[in-house]
Amino acid sequence: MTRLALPSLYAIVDPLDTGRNTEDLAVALLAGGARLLQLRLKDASSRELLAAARLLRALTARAGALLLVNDRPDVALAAHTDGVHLGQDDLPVAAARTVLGPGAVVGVSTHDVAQARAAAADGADYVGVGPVFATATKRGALPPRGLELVRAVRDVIELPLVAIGGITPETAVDVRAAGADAVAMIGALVRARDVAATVRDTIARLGNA
Ligand code: 3NM
Repeated sequence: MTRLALPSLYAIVDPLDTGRNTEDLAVALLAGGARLLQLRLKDASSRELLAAARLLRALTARAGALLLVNDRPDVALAAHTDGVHLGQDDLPVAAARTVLGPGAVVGVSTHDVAQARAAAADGADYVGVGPVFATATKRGALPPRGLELVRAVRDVIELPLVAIGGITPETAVDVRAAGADAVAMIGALVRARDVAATVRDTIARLGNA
């Protein structure tokens, strides 16, 4: 299997409590240069999520960007996205592949070395690891594990690693230096005054890392 090539910025489209519109956020993220979006709408109905996924599919296709859906292989399939991102309580990788077919990208959230090893053994295309820093974004997030977690998982996992949790444009370079292939961000992007400029800044920093 070929190793998935991930852009250095993994931008998560989740308006949180900003009142911002999902489509507007996606447009701004893409305008800033993001080439991988994950759609994450924890409180949306299935129909709302599907409608948003279809909108973002059109936008990402035009931009040549990947689109993944958080938690929901069925929605990922129905909206013709590139794949899905699974949490520890979501469908296992094999079941997601049964839904999506062999060509889909399947990533898994992990929070320690054992979970990361298990995700790799299950056939994930990439492994998410976090929380690196403290985050108020995720309900019930575990205590932050620092760059040490990234280094520990990097030591045992060859798959692409996506680090998450409290990452900002300022800390992104350190996270990559610790071994992450990509940095995932929600709050630092969707709460930014100028979303596109923040994406541009982050990518510029990572490009120079
Ligand atoms: N997953 P922010 S931390 C969605 O540790 C998510 O698996 C995490 O948001 C994990 O960039 C997290 O605003 C929240 O901190 C990331």
